[in-house]
Amino acid sequence: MLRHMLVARGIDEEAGQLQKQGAIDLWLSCQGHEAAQVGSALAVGPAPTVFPSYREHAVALLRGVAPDELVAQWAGRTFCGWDPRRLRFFPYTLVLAAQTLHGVGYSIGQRLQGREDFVVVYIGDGATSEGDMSEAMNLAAVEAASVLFICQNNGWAISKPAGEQMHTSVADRARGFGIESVRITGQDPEAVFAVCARAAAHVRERQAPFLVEIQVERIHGHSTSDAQELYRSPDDIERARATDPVTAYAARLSGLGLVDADWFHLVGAEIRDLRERLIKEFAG
Ligand SMILES: Cc1ncc(C[n+]2csc(CCOP(=O)(O)OP(=O)(O)O)c2C)c(N)n1
Ligand SMILES: [Mg+2]
Repeated sequence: MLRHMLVARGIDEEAGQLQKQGAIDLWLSCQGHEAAQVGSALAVGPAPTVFPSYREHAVALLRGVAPDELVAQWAGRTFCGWDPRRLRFFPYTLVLAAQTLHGVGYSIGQRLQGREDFVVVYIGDGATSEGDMSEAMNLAAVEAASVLFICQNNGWAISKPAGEQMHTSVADRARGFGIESVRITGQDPEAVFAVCARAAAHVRERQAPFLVEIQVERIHGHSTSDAQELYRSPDDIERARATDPVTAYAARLSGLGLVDADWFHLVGAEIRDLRERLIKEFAG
């Protein structure tokens, strides 16, 4: 898990740098989301079809999307960049919450065709305000669609705080539609893994939807075109940096003696190589 988190962090950092150099047009950082994304993606495994939003970079890499394929869309080179059917990882969806209905529809279609693996839909907190999400949750509940909704709640929809968007949690709202749910924090990948593994078992065994709301602290702003200092307090940004899941997990595993300097050296070399390949491809 730590290796996947470090790789995602390295790719994210490099893409951010490339954007600053003008080599790609835009980047939406997933820094701070790594435990939520790696924990959930490993818990559901490779079989389910994933309908992402637009910043599930750690999930994409785990599914086998190559770093250059991941970045190509943000350089305006392609509409997607990878083969969604082969990887069972659908294109990033920038029209907020559209992927929720795509995912529920896909799940119902799979069942009609006698194929019964489940679907995972990733969504942000702000996107849950879209009507599509309400329709998707209701349809998933009444059709008993095998869909696991994973909401990464960073408390912001660009500059709009979650408190101005909803007076309840996303998890509570799911229950109102008849979908079982749980709300957790997203700093510890092992805890996320355990909860998502139980949620996946629920979807598989009961053939019913489930929603996991994961509270994350995002380190950077919404995108490279966004100045978060204009709306987030210095304390809020500092808290996100201080609770960085990658640093915390690396420190924990080091403290337990499960990883050592040699391991970090090896993984560091692997990440440097991936970053260099990105530089060559987009800024070379
Ligand atoms: C239908 C639609 N309305 C508005 C936008 C503009 N927009 C892009 S991202 C965003 C905020 C989404 O916030 P959230 O769902 O919490 O995801 P986050 O970016 O925080 O991960 C908005 C309003 C859009 N892409 N699509
Ligand atoms: Mg958000």
